[in-house]
Amino acid sequence: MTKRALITGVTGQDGMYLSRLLLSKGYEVYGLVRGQNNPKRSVIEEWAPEVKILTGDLLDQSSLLRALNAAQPDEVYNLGAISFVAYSWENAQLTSQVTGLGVLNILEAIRLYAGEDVSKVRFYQASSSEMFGRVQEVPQKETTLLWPRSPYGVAKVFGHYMTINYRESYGMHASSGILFNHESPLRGPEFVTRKISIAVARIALGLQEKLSLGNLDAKRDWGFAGDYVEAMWRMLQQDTADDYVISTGETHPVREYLDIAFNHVGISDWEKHVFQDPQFFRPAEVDLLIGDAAKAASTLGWKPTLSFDGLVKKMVDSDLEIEKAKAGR
Ligand code: GDR
Repeated sequence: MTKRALITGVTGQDGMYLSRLLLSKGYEVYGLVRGQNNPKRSVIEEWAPEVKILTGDLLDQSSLLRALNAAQPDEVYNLGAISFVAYSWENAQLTSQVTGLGVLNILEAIRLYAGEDVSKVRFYQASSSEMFGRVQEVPQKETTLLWPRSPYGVAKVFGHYMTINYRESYGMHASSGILFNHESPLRGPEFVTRKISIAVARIALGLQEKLSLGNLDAKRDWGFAGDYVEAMWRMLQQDTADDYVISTGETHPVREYLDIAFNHVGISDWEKHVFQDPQFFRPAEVDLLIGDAAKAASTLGWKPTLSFDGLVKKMVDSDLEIEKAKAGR
């Protein structure tokens, strides 16, 4: 029987990779898209035309119920959120509602939809390494104390515990992936990796001179989004729902990303192009993230395939192509 999946946040980086993965496995895929005349809708329609688009909003529970009734999913992947950490200080309430309460809305909608047989719909929650925030333990694993350092992180903690709560209270097959940073050529340009890869491509092509950034010493455990959506799917194929850290186990400062990216286009004296601007510093920072994905390796058989170096080069190469095409070269 054909399996059916519903993805919230289908127009984001992970939604796009996951939709192609599920389609390649023969799923019927439904994607929830927000708002009226949303310009991102055409992005997913072009990327994966087989995805069936439904309209709905994580803030509107009846729209979620409608989407569940239309999709009749075996699996629900909740990837929808306000996901830009820096933005969450300026819009803390909205972030809490969408990224936090939105999780409750979809869990409750599934419970209402599924009726007696609540475990018939398997649920994936996109939890985040931002929940670790202030470093309590290195590397961070599933049992590490959560100490979020941003309104976004706090909202993700709410969603994470609510997912666990629905699993324990109702026996829902609800799993959380505690995903560390994951990037790709589809990453939004507001995130530091893509911001750098676009700028490096433009600087290499002589289209731009300078790049303004915030904290270059912040360290992240950066993996490839294409690998990470595979882990999401594997979680929902387990008999028992659980929580898993998904990470590479390596950490790198922003300046190392810069170094590899600029050197890849033949610029070694990159410091002359890069400026630090106070507007890109955050009120509180997560300084060191490094994940221990041993549980995902042993239980899910998951491991990352792309190295940090390979990831940086892949992103720069992709932006070189895009910028060349835009400039008509
Ligand atoms: P992050 O990703 O906050 O870790 O959350 P982001 O790429 O925005 O920041 C990573 C680190 O880079 C530093 N930095 C800058 N960041 C941005 N965006 N712009 C800059 O100019 C800049 N200069 C330095 C930041 O201070 C930070 O330390 C991502 C998101 O995808 C979340 O949704 C997800 O939950 C986590 O990863 C895991």
